[in-house]
Amino acid sequence: MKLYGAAYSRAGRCIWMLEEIGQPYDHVGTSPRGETRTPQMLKLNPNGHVPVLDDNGYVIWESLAINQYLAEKTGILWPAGAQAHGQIAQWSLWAMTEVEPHLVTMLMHMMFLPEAQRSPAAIEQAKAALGKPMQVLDQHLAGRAYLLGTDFNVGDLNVCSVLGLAAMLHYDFSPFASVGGWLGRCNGRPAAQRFQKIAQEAMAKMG
Ligand SMILES: N[C@@H](CCC(=O)N[C@@H](CS)C(=O)NCC(=O)O)C(=O)O
Repeated sequence: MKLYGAAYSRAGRCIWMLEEIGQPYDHVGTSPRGETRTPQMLKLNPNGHVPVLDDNGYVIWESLAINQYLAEKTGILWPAGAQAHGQIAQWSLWAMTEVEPHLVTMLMHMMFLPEAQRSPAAIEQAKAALGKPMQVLDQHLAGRAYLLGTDFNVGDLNVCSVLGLAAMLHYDFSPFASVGGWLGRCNGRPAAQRFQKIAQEAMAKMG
């Protein structure tokens, strides 16, 4: 099992999952800044992105799909039943389509765009837009420990890892108390803590 992608990139989501599984894996810290479009990497993922997982010749990309594959393959964080699987896909796709685009806008205008192109208005707009899906999540989590009820599963891991970007951008979760409590439970898991340490070390090496 080999995972490509620097731990501070979206590959971190899969490192968290691999740490939950607890079996040995190879990690290649392919940098998203210029190493994802080599002929060898494009052969693995023609999109030129990381993460990519190579499971003994079976290659899969898209961070949250990789996690779902790993959960189904190992049975870890993978509850039984079509309805549970439907809910896991629902929340994972929701995180990717309803949440992540606003976070990417914030990231671009707060950190990545050249100073002259950054727009405080775009940041405020994205923050306001993010409040809507956060309200949906907050209402859903009221009275529930995790997305599907009492147990943490790969759906929680996927959604929480997408929201990791919000924490990095110091997004204020205080109006969403149920989300805040759930984030604490998910991020407090030993595997999540190990992943965060790996990501911090990778970030420090990057400088
Ligand atoms: N939806 C994809 C997005 C992958 C993605 O955009 N990865 C970035 C790193 S976070 C990347 O590889 N960027 C390098 C590039 O596009 O050249 C996923 O979640 O796996």
